[in-house]
Amino acid sequence: MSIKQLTDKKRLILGLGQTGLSVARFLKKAGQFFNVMDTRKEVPGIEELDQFAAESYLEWQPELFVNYDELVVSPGISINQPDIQTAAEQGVAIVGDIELFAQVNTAKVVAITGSNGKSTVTDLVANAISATGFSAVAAGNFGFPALETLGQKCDYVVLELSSFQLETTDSLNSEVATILNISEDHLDRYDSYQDYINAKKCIYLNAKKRLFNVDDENTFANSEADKNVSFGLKSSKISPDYCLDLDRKVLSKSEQEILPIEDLQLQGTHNALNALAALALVEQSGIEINDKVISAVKKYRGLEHRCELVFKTENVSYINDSKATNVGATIAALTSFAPLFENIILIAGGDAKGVDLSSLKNSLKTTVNSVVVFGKDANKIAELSKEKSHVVENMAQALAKAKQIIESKSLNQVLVLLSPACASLDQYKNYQERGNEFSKLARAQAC
Ligand code: UMA
Ligand code: ADP
Repeated sequence: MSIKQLTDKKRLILGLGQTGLSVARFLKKAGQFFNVMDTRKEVPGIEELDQFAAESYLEWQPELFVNYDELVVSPGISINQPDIQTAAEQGVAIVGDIELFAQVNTAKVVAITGSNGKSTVTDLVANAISATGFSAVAAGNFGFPALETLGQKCDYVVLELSSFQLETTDSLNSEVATILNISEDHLDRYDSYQDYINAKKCIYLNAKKRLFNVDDENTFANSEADKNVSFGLKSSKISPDYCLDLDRKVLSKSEQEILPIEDLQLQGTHNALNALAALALVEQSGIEINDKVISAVKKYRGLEHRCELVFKTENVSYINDSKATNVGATIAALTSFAPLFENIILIAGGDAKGVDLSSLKNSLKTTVNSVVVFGKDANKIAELSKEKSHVVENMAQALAKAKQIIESKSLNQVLVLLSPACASLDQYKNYQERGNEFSKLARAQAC
């Protein structure tokens, strides 16, 4: 892929995780000067960096920030921290990896954010575009840094973007951008919920088309109406362009059926909305919704750790939804599964990231038999439903407790659902490690 020339600057990369390392590789290749700093004792990317730019690494020294033209800040570091703000006040530019990508990228971009469903929609859009013969790659918060796509041949880069990435990005040009939905998340990094919403809205800057969710006014793009396109439920107050009709059980556009819901492998209303958003994004990026696109959407089975069936016996199903790291995702899982099982035992807990969990209360009341919680904010969840809750120390105890509940209450048609409503980082390396532990223990218990 051809790339545009990057402006010469003296840059300091803050953070040497996946993002920082991708920025270092990119700047090295572009022949640009850079240094790297990281606050961690064990710096994740240091061995790789040593292979191509060992001399660039410096101890964390905030007093040196002002010596650079630009700080390239990793998403895991808050740009609001005083040292970064002081540098900004003294004229140092603050950017992230997506901004650098935007400055040199020549491929078409589909940009996706939201509190939930980003990865699923990103992957599905990349799959559907690829099915038409164009090359497409899923990148960004998805786990493959955007700058790594520059070495690949691709017509489309489908970018999953977090609020952290968006707040350091000004010049991303996209064919179409969407905010899928917004619910409370990451409030340990924002002064207010509105600040989190504002960060998400940066995705609409320079987008040729903006796809918003009619059921969620926080996703609305309020200006330049001719650029706006909508998706959502047929029953909404505003009639959406792309529509999920739960009465006729179809996805449609302008009353024209695209496909029946029952043809989707993805389960649940939230996933039907994800499929609809993906179809809209494909079309708005300039590709017609033809048989190849529809077939790719129908075949799509979803990603690991999102409402994933791990094991099933005659009486008990185990579902791993470890990626449910906020309340919105857990409510979506409970709403989807409640009609399908007589009894749900929910395993939840971890780090709630400063969010008020009380919106989970009603779902616990109406959909679950029992809740088993562990981790940093376990008690906050237990408080929401004292009579149904059991506080334990870890995943092994949680599954043992679930088994004991099933046996002692002689429950039938049971779902043991890991859908934590919290991040995993208080006890695990990441949500994958948490989900893998659940799956391993569930299989062992069920056999
Ligand atoms: N950290 C330090 N000191 C540093 C740098 C980082 O303590 O100097 C900590 C951060 O606080 C964080 C962790 O290290 O807890 C990782 O931060 P990072 O910026 O090095 O992260 P990367 O490895 O570059 O991964 C990031 C995204 N991570 C975050 O935004 C926290 C990954 O999204 C993303 O896949 C990757 O870039 C590639 O683009 C993960 C994520 O959890 C999946 N994202 C959040 C989410 O989806 O909710 C936003
Ligand atoms: P993200 O990348 O935004 O975290 P994922 O596709 O990885 O989104 O899904 C994360 C969690 O959110 C999973 O638990 C999944 O079941 C749930 N989820 C997916 N789509 C939606 C949606 N549209 N609304 C609510 N929850 C959703």
